[in-house]
Amino acid sequence: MNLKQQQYINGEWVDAQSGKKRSIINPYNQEVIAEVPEGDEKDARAAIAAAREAFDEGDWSWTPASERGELVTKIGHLIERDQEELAYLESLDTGKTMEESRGDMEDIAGVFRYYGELADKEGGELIDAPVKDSVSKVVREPVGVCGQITPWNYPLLQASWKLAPALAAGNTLVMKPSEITPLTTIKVFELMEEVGIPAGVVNLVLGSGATVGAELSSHDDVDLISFTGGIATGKKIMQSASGNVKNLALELGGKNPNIIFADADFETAVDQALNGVFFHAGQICSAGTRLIVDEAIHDDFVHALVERVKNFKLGSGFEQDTQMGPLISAEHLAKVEAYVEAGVKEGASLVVGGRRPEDPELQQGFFYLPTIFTNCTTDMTVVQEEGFGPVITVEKFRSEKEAVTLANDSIYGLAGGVWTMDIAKAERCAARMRMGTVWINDFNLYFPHAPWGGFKQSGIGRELGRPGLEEYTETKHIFHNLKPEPIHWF
Ligand code: TXE
Repeated sequence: MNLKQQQYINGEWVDAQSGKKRSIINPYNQEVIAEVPEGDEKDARAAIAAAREAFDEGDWSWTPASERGELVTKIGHLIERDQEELAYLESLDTGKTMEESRGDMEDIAGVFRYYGELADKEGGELIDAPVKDSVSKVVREPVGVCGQITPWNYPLLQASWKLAPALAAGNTLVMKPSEITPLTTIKVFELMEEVGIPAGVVNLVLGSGATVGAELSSHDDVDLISFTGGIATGKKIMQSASGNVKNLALELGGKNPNIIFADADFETAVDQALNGVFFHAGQICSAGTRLIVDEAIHDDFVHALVERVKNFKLGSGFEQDTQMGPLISAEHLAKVEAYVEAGVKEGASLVVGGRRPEDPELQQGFFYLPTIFTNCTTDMTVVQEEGFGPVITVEKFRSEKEAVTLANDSIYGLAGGVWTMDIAKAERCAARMRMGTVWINDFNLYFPHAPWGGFKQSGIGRELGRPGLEEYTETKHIFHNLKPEPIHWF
């Protein structure tokens, strides 16, 4: 593999200080595909020190935003140049199909291009101050040293949402990818070195959440922590970030409702309901795993879903006809199995799937069959908790009000969908759904220009769009008195 299997700290490629290594496993067949350093708190502290020095003493944050933007755009171009290699690494590491990984790489290049172009467009503003002979201006400055922790489901996509805006805004950073999927992130650090990002500005530490992740979120020299991952980890990070009152950006997933009215375009709604869930075997924070279907079409809709699901082709991400790859790890597979068992115990009706496939060719991989539960109610674990696997729950509704009430009955608020041909009804529902993104007659679409993030316990802050850049800035007001005089108050 043509990849530096090392960490990147202060402009150098290094092993873990402890000398420890971690084997990276292909989830399709459990083969070892790479040996990478297993960094720990010491490596994290070295990287934080490098980022701190680069921010406090270096030129990066003073470099004109247009120059920083050009470098960020160039990273996007190199991602396009190396798209095939990056897609290969991503599929090898996550099991997702090459087609999905190629799509991811196009999106990722687009994220870097978007923030490259936005870098010098947010120059601040002049305020018409209510004070004679004065100048009052508001400027945006980088936050400082950013800790960035990413998950395993979209390793490089999630990294790009954090790297591109942080760099465009003039921050320095330490990134920790998921310990099980670091390959494409390592590759992008090679590309950032190639475009000439100065030493110390971007640092990569590989290792577990309990060591490297915890150090990043608790260290006093880190000014901002941006995390995408599970809700339990997010809560821990929030606590450890309180030590020095860090800026906080959290994306913690969802259990996303998809409301299907009887007047929806039936075929399209069925098709997109499947896309909305089974892409990447359901391991998507915005997967529409909670179907809320009009009683009038419920049985037909479920029947149509089941007929399609039965024919899904599971297999290697490198086979042309594979539609769904494996889950990420043995541990995650066990979690999905337990999740489905809980659904059965709670009384949900299992209509398809609910087990591992029997195909002998799939026995080495962490495969799980696409699964559908009907007769679900809001009190069930499978309706309330994020399963992060290929599992749909179906609930019935009788009125518009009931559909929205069900959709909002959740601790999460990341995303949701509504399918209907009635424009006014669609807009009414979208307005009442308590989520960061609502799709009308679509599901799971996103692009760099629009913000992404959750209401309620789905997180804090927004990535992508202008808000995604603002996360990485502090707002400063500079007031200049052009005619200072004594006030004589005291
Ligand atoms: O994620 P973790 P896990 C959800 C999904 C999944 C569940 C658990 O429901 O089943 O989370 O997945 C790092 N301090 N999502 O356990 O642990 C870790 O090393 C600092 C939703 O794999 O949250 C990795 O880099 N960091 C999600 C990152 O956190 C810590 C995507 C995510 O891992 C840490 C993935 C700690 N104490 C899972 N502990 C989404 N929102 O898209 C772990 N980490």
